[in-house]
Amino acid sequence: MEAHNGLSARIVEGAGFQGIWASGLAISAAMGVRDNNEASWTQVLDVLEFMSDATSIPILLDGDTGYGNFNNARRLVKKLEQRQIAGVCIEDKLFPKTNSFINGEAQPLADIDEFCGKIKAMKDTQQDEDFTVVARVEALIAGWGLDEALERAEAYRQAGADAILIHSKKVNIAEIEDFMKAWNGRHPVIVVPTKYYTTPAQRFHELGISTVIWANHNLRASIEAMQRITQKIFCEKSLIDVESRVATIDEVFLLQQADELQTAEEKYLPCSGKLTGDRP
Ligand code: SPV
Ligand code: MG
Repeated sequence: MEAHNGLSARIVEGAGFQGIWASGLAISAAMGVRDNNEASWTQVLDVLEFMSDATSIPILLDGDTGYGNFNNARRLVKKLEQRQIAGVCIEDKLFPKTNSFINGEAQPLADIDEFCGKIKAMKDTQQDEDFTVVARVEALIAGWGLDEALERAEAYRQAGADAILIHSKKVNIAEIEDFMKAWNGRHPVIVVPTKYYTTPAQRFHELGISTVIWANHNLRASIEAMQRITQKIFCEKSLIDVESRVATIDEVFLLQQADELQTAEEKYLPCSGKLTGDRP
């Protein structure tokens, strides 16, 4: 499930999800910039650090193209491991990338050998054997067809990717079904059903898909909620009809784990009475 900052990451964990998708679209949108690598990779790392500190479940970073060539990508792995990020997904496009749903056909794909070198460099760099590198195939998005998608997925599997993310912008699951049938269970597959959202989860199970990413729904939920409340307060210049429609302040404190600080203060701070009492 998507998260884009410490708060949303904590909400995802609280709901019971087993993993977090640190979405490039959502993180950049939350910063008020486009999904075109306008936020620098170290700015993304800073956000991830808050997400990692706030949670204990695995975080998979949407690492775009790896922010450069193999050298940038392997340095990314080193920095992610230092922040206890569980894995990273890289996509076979060119830096600076554009979101797959914006004019996908016009976007050039990476050279297969160059992308395989990037995957190998990342796998060679990881220190933790559980760190995961996911290779995202954009051939269907770019309109290059099923054969190209299969060739790329197989090359990335052989290069050492731990899973393949096959992306589609079709409103039905047909091309994902075709891919899964031809792929025939060779390696774990991840999907992102943002556009084919009407597909029941059971169908993903039947096709043998390992992981489903709900990629941007916390971002979109928050946009809708913020626009509604901001507009209401602007129009009414009053909070009378607003209070019951927003989270309570106590809920904010709960998500910040304010109670932990109170307990720690009792343990570590000298009580003020004792301080003054000790003085002659
Ligand atoms: C993201 O969440 O940033 C993704 C998925 O990469 S998508 O927006 O569908 O390309
Ligand atoms: Mg992305």
